[in-house]
Amino acid sequence: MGSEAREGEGVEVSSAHTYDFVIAANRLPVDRVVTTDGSVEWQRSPGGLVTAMESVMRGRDAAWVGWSGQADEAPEPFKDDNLLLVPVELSADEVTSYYEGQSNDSLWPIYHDVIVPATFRRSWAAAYEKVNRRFAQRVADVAAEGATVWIHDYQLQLVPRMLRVLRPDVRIGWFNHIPFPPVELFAQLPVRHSLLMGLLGADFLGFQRPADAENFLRACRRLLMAKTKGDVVEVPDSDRRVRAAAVPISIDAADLAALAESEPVKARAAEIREQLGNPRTILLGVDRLDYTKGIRHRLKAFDELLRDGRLDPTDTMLVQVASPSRERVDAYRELRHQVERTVGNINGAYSPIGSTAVTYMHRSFPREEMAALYRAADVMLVTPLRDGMNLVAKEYVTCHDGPGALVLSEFTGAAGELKQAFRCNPHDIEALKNTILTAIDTPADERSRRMRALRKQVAKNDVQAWATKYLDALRLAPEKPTA
Ligand code: GDG
Repeated sequence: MGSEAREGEGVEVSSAHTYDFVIAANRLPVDRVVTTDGSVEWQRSPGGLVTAMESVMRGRDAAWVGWSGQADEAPEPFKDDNLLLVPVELSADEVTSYYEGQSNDSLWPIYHDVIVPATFRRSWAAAYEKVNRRFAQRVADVAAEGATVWIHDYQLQLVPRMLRVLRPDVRIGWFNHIPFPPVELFAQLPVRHSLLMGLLGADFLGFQRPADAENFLRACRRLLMAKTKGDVVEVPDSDRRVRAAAVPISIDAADLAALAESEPVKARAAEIREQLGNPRTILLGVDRLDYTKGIRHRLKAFDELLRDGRLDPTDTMLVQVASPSRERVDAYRELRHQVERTVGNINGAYSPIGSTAVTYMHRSFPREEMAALYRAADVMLVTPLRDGMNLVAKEYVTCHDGPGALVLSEFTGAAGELKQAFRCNPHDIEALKNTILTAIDTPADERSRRMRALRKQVAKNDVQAWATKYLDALRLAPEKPTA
C-alpha cells in the first residue's frame, strides 16, 4: 500500500464494483492529515493491527472497511493502490460511547483481567450495537458474491451475526487481537449473551492463545448451554457449527530485519548509544501508554534496584517509549500521571549530573527510530500484566542481532512462543528485579544463543505464515486444516 493518497485525487471508485476479500476493523489503516497548503492527505498509520495486515493486503484486490479516526466526517470510499478504503462515519457522541466507552471502558478491562474496574452503561452498549450494524451494512455493500470477510477485534464482535443475516453467501472470519477472558469475568458483562451470539455468526473464530479459544468455548457452554466437540461449537437453535482455535499473530520479520540491518539504522543505533553516554547497559521499554503493559511494575523494579545499589545509575539506564493512547479515558489519564510522577521521582533521586536514569518519551517515533532503539538496547523489558500477543517482543528479537536479552511477562501471548526469553511474573516485584539482573549478567555467548533461537522462531512464524494459516482455517471451517 502506498504511504500517501490525496483526497479527491484521480481515482474513480465505482459503487457497483465489489470485492472478493474484505477486511473490517475499527480503524482504517490510514490517518487523515491536513497539510500546510490546506489539502488533505491520507498517511499510513502506526499500530499493531495495521503493521500486521499490511503485508497480507499487498498485491490483493481488496476492500478495508473502518473508521477514519475523525468524528463527524464521512469521506467517500477511495483507492490506495489496489485497496479500496471504505470509511465508516462515527459521530462525536459515538466516539465517546461506542469507542471510548463500550470498547475501551467496558470490554477492554473485562478482557484484560479487570486490571482496572470496568464501567457498564446501557447507552454505550446501545451505541456499540448501532455502530456494529453500520459496519456490517458497509461490508455487505462492498463484498462480492461468496467473498471472504475478515473481521478484526473486540470493537466489532456483533458484526459476524449481523453480516450473516444480510449476506448468508459470504465466508466470515473474526480474529481477536486481545485475550478472551475466563467465563467468570466474561459473565459480568450485561451484553454477554449478544456478544457470544454475535461471534457465532462467523465460520471461524481466531484467538491469540489456545487458552483464549478455550475460554470462549467454555463461555458458550456455560452461558448459552451450547454443545461443543473439540474446538467446534454447535450454534444454538441452528444447524451451524463454528470453529474456535488459536492462530497467534506475528510481524513482517524479513522486512523489519532488512530495515534493522540497513546502514542508516545501524549508524543511528550507534549514535543513540553515544548520545546516552555509552552506558554499559541500556534497558528499553516500548509500549502504548496502557495499564495492561505493566509500565508501573517495571519502573518500581528499576527504582528498587537503584535504591538497593544493585544497579548503578552511572552505567545502567532505562529508556521508556510510551506512545500516547486513549487520552480521554480516565484510567489512561490517571496512568499517565502516575508514570510521569514515578519517572520524575526516580530521576530526582538517582540521575547523575549530565545524564538521566530514565529517559522517558511520551510520543511516537518513525519505524526507523524504533528499529535503531531495538538494536541499541541490551535488555528489552516486556512486562505486561495481560497482553493478547505483544508484537514489541517479536520486533526486538528480530532487530537486535547481538547479545541482547528479552525479559518477557508470562501473561503475554508471546510467552507461549518465545521460550528462550527471560520469563517473569511482573506482579512479583522481587522476582522481576532478579530476572532483570539475570538478563543483564548472563554471559554474552549465552545471550547471543538465546537471541538467535528467538529470532529464528519469529522468522519462521511471521505475519505471512499467520495470515496463510488463518485464511486456510477460515476456508475449511468448521473442519480443521490438515497441514
Ligand atoms: C494489540 C494487542 C497484540 C509503538 N510505539 C510506536 C510504535 N509502536 C508499535 C510497536 C508495535 C505496535 O505499535 C504495538 O503492538 P503491541 O502488540 O505491542 O500492542 P497493542 O497496540 O496493544 O496491540 C496486542 C496486537 O494488537 C496485535 O495483535 O499483540 O496484544 O493489545 O508494532 O512497534 N511504532 C512506531 N512508533 C512508535 O512510537 N513506528
